[in-house]
Amino acid sequence: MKTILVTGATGQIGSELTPALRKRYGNNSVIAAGHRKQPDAELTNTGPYCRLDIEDVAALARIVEYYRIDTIIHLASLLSAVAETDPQRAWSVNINGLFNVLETARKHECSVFFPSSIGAFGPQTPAFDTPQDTIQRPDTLYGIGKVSGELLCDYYHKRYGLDTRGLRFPGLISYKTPPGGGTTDYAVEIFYAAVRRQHYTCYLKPDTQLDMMYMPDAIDAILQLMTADAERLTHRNAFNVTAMSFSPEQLAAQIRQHIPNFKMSYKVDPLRQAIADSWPRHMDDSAARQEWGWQARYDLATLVEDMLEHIAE
Ligand code: AKB
Repeated sequence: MKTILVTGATGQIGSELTPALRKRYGNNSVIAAGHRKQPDAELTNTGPYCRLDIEDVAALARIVEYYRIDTIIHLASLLSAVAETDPQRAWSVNINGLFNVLETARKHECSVFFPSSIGAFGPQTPAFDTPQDTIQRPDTLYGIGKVSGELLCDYYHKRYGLDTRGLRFPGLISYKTPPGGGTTDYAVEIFYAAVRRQHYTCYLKPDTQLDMMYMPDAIDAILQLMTADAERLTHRNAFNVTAMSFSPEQLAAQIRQHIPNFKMSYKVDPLRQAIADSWPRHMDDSAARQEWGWQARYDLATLVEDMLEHIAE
């Protein structure tokens, strides 16, 4: 990776990955792109920022040519719950957007990172110790997009020799930029509510267990995978990665270790509950461990401590 384009740079992952990449590869070697006219000053003050609609392939190609990009970290996408409310737009952004990236990468010989998700699995997938290679029959548009994306990336690798790599992310928890429109967003909202009001109303049932990860681990995972020796990779798109697995009631109990008066109530949102119920409870990420040395640093206790400390600030 020498000159990197990050699409979706203003989003939850992009707003933390871009500074991490700039620190490692140099400010002017990392081009941030997003749909916002006025992104956070941190993005625009530390390096180049381009406004980009990922559905506009000509604009994407212009940026890749102008900056002589060799790696595209493609993060622009709609999350699961918002995708279900507008499936047509979700298809266009998530699938046509990825197709634009792969075609541009093919023409300009770029490597590509694509974030898949636990959403790439469905109700028939084994829910516990979900294997790396298993049944993928998601019943959400978001999930269909993720499976299609994994297959497309593998196809471009096999057919055109493109270096495509991806991760199946669990719910990501961070304090810098909110996720916006996901099924796992409760695991971020709860921290703000706990600090501000000592009360949170959760839209998932108390025992809905899902895989989760703290953002510093997600950033490390992307950097590690993208710099891993290609010879060692049997899988490419996309690796299961997880750091912990918990339910809303378990997260609330851990927050109570720091804020004893914290109260949780529940008002289930049928859309997001149905999505969560179709996802695995805990993935097996041994392929990522074996092929490129994946290991998470944060567990539930250290995640909660760090989140509360930063949000209190
Ligand atoms: C979402 O909830 O949509 C995402 C995901 C797990 O892919 N956080």
